[in-house]
Amino acid sequence: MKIGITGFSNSGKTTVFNALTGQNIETTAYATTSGEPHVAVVGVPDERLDKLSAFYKPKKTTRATVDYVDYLGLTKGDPKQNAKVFELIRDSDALLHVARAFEDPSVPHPLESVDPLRDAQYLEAELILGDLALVEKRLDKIKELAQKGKKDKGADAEKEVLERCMEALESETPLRAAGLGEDDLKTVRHLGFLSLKPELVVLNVSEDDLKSGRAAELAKKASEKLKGSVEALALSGKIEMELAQMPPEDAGAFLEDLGVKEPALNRLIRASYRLLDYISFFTAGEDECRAWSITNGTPAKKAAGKIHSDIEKGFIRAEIISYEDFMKVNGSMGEARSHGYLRLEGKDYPMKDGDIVNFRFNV
Ligand SMILES: Nc1nc2c(ncn2[C@@H]2O[C@H](COP(=O)(O)OP(=O)(O)O)[C@@H](O)[C@H]2O)c(=O)[nH]1
Ligand SMILES: [Mg+2]
Repeated sequence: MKIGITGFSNSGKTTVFNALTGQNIETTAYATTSGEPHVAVVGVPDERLDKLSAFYKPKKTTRATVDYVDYLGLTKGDPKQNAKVFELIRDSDALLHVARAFEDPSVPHPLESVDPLRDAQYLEAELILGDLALVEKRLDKIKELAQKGKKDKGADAEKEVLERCMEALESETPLRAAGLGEDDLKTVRHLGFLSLKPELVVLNVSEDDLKSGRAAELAKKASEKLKGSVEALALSGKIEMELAQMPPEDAGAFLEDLGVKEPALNRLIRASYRLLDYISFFTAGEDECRAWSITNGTPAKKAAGKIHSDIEKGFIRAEIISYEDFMKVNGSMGEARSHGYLRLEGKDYPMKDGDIVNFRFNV
């Protein structure tokens, strides 16, 4: 699963990517038009894992991760480049959409003025138009097959869902906000609709915006503008990139100065994780404390397979305590047992975020 960083060129995508990775890839005030995508695997900040590690003092601590890809941005009047941008979007499981809100006369904007809400909607409109074309093409195909007497088994059901999609798209509603049910989604999955992809809008604001409160206001407006179908958050890519490159002591002082507890980047990474519909379960001990990513609702036996296929195959039971209960008894398993906090769950148990697990299995 990977998140594609997208948006107009010069919106600050590479700057945000650098902040995420602590790297220092060149950011340019002229539009990047070539080159390979930048790919990074980023650890998810999780205070719970930090606390577990402080308790067990393991040899190794392993975070959950999110994969990001930074590539070219949208331009005006370069269809070849824009096609590449949409290739990345099609290839991504979710989108991190950077919209520029900072003013800086030395950094040109492809639309020649800074207007983050316009930009947020611009990309959305492109996704919607692309999907509309897909729906029309597919409906034509279904009609054609029916006329030739070669109607597919599921054609009527698919047609009905597509017509609902069309109605939504024509009223400029992205498909992720069209109220499609689980079965509807299965029916149209083969079409790979772009406006269905989960999206997080990042408003790249100036330092002044952070202080004045304009940042938070913009984030709220952006989310409303996209019909509440996306989460939006505001940060300064420039500040986050600087923070990521500072030694930890300096970063701490800098954050204190800004009056915040942690870099906005941490919020961004956690929001990305939710965007992919991931939750974490933990394994914890003196060798390793580790967060494992699973999709929300994954049954225990399948979750065991994340660690090793043998554990899934030989699954007997999952011994589980929630992170909260673990903390209530300060990690004492004896006390956890006497409170009934330690549970034995079967293979179909839907794993919960923050479960600390010990899988019992046969080999
Ligand atoms: N003033 C200011 N400049 C920024 C900020 N973020 C990015 N830039 C500048 O904008 C230009 C484009 O940034 P870049 O990350 O390469 O944009 P990309 O084309 O979307 O990847 C560079 O000159 C950056 O230094 C910001 O938050 N404030
Ligand atoms: Mg770039």
